[in-house]
Amino acid sequence: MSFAKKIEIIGVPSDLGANMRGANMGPAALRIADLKEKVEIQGYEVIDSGDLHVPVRDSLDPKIQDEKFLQPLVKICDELATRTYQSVKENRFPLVIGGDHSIAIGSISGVANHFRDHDQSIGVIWVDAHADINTPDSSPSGNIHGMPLATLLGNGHPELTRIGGEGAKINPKNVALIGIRTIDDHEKMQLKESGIHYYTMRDIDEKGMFHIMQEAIKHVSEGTSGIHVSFDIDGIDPRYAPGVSTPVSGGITFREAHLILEMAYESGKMSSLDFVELNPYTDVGAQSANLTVDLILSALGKSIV
Ligand SMILES: [Mn+2]
Repeated sequence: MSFAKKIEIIGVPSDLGANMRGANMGPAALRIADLKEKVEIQGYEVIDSGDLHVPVRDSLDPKIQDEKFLQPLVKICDELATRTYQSVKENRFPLVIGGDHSIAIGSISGVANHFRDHDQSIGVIWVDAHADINTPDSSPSGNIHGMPLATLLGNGHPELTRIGGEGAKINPKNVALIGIRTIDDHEKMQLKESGIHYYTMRDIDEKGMFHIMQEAIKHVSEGTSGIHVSFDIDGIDPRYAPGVSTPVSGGITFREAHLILEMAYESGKMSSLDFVELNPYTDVGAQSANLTVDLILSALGKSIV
């Protein structure tokens, strides 16, 4: 399996893409939950590359706040793209821990850029309660963590779409969005027109997660050389993962979440991974942080037997 690789943990302690604060503490909570040690027990060599520099929200000029932190987010995503690019190039497996979901613009752009150097592309499995496909024009809030998927498809702030090279980083036919259950009105149209494969909670109820993941892996694998999984913790039902910034009930169960990652691992094509939107400030004890670490282990091949 492609998994003789070294795992490189890259922390991105940013909540600048969100209105609700606290996702900036995500990387610290995952480290305290023994992320590195537990991945090592799985038999991997693990390098913790520490956290990217993220400015303190309150230290920033009010004008920057009014612009929804676009400029600092451009810097963060640019740096993260360089880091994930380098990581994959050096035959490591980047495990990016957030941070709100805006950071996926950086992580995926970097990985896609590496594959493009070899005339290859990646597919993306995006787990989320939301579609994250708003654009600056459609978004009611303007918060950038509602826009990363649109940005990666080439529709976003130009300063963000040019990260890791101009234009779209992923082909919509190689994107599977799983777990969605709350979509803004304008966003519904964008979702339908986008050409991505999406699976709502209703679809999961009807078909079951096993069937949906089989289908999703098929779509994201077609013509691609790697799969990036971008896992938003708010995709999971808040009963299991209360520690998020934007909880929405009726979500993915504990077992369904593990199944997604077990099957992503078994595809043998996973190149890179983000876990985002863990918010220790709203967590109940360390419940969601511990669950996130366990999910990461499933993504890295831990099985029941
Ligand atoms: Mn998201």
